[in-house]
Amino acid sequence: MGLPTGMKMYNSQLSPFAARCRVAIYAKDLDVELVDLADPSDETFARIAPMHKIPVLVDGETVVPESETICEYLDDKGLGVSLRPDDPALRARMRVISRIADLYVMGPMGELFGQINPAGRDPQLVAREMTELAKAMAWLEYYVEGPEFAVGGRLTLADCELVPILFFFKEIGPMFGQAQPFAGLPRLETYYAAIRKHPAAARVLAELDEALRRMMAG
Ligand SMILES: N[C@@H](CCC(=O)N[C@@H](CS)C(=O)NCC(=O)O)C(=O)O
Repeated sequence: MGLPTGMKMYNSQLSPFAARCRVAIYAKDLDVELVDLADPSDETFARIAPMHKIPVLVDGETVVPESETICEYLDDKGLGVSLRPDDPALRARMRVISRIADLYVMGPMGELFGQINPAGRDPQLVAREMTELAKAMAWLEYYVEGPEFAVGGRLTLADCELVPILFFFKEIGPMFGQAQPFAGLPRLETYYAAIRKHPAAARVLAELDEALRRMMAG
């Protein structure tokens, strides 16, 4: 049983954005009710979430959308361990990693996710998005410090962001003919091998794995 918060989060086990928040919630050992929502166009949800996107955190009267904002909100509330470095330079680096991930990785990854089923796959789209993804992953390779954590030698919001991304990166590559997704990304590969052992990361990775297998099984 974690620290009581009275909060709930609209969740989807397979969403990388919700998974990012769950890494933070588990690392902070918070008791946040997770409400799984298969359909974000659901009427009740739409009333509090005009963007129709998961995750959304509800803390009494306060409703917070957007995974990065949710993670920052939990940290701003001072709940559990701090997930931001104190040093401004490290904090900037943490945010750069999150920005690269959100702005340049999630787009191509989402497009590729939509192409998992070989039936009706668009090879040109796949080639274009794989190129974009490779470019953004090389930027992460540059900014991630490693070996165990993304920045500053302890778990931060950058790790919360990277854990689901690296899970999907590793899974998606082979689906599109890239048997060794981490080729040319040695720092990310070493980092992922280490961070996946962190208890909060391990728990979310197991959840993602189960949700992905369930989706693939149809
Ligand atoms: N920038 C948002 C992205 C959230 C997002 O795209 N969530 C997806 C699930 S992975 C969703 O709810 N999609 C439904 C929709 O766009 O209608 C965040 O960081 O939370």
